[in-house]
Amino acid sequence: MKARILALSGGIGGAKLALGLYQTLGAGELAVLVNTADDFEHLGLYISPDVDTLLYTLAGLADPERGWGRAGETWQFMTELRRLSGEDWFLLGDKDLALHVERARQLRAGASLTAITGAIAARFGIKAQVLPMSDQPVRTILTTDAGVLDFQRYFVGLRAQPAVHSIEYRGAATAGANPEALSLLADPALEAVILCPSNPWLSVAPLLAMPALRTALLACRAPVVAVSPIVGGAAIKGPTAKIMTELGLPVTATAVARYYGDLLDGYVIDRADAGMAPDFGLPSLATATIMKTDQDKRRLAAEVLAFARQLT
Ligand code: FO1
Repeated sequence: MKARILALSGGIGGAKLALGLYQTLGAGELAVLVNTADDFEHLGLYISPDVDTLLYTLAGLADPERGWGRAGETWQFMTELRRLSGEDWFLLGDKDLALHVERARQLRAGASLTAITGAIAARFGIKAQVLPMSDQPVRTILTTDAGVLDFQRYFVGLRAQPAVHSIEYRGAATAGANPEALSLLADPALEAVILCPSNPWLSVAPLLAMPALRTALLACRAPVVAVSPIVGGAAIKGPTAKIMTELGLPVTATAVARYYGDLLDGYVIDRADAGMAPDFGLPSLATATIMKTDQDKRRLAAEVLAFARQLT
């Protein structure tokens, strides 16, 4: 079955809504196109944090507190790595490690990230498509107070503390966007595209920086609806608000809508920001957007779907 809903997502924040959509829609109806610009090679392995967050979340295997990695994880590998004075700034749990080792083996054997991810999703029993945004490398590189940094060095190594001056999505201009996502966007049966409440500048921008994907989003007949990651002048999680300030932007749902610009056909904001609705210049829905429980995720997903369908 071809998916009817395409969600664009980064890691933890986006995965929450993706899970709500997954649990609300029928088997095979959801495809999630995931940021891979946070990917990196580490300890000889290929780490794809946002893809893995989606896989673990949809499979019900994610750690509920951290949002990344596996529930019930053990850390013997890290303990032994530290004993050897190995690089220990990026945590790889024992269960998680198996995925990285197996993926690195398959990549070396010539398989694509898309094929590997699809096979893992099937092994995990996931009845949705989890699509890496590209099979070619795109990397988020930040120019900061602490110099030019790879994403994970900035985000995990330095806990997103250096001030960000500019962000580059290296490779995006020439990377081929996931063909399955492009085919869905061209399909008249597609009902909606949902931009999940991920960090627009760190997690969604790398996807939009791929020209073929941006063009396909603009051309697609289905409504494109974003869910704001900003609630009442603050980010729900992570460094979104900090980065907006550093980039000279007001920390508002309106600034996010302006950033997405003409890509959007509709915008979902929190009730706390309902007063801003006239600023967007497009249809909007104000509702409770903070997702604490799985029920919150399903309720928001159902509201976003109903709103999008009404825009068709
Ligand atoms: N985030 C951290 O804050 N510290 C870590 O040590 C860490 C390890 C890690 C390992 C595998 C994985 O899939 C994700 C991991 N993350 C970790 C999360 C990840 O770096 C970020 O949340 C995303 O890249 C941002 O979307």
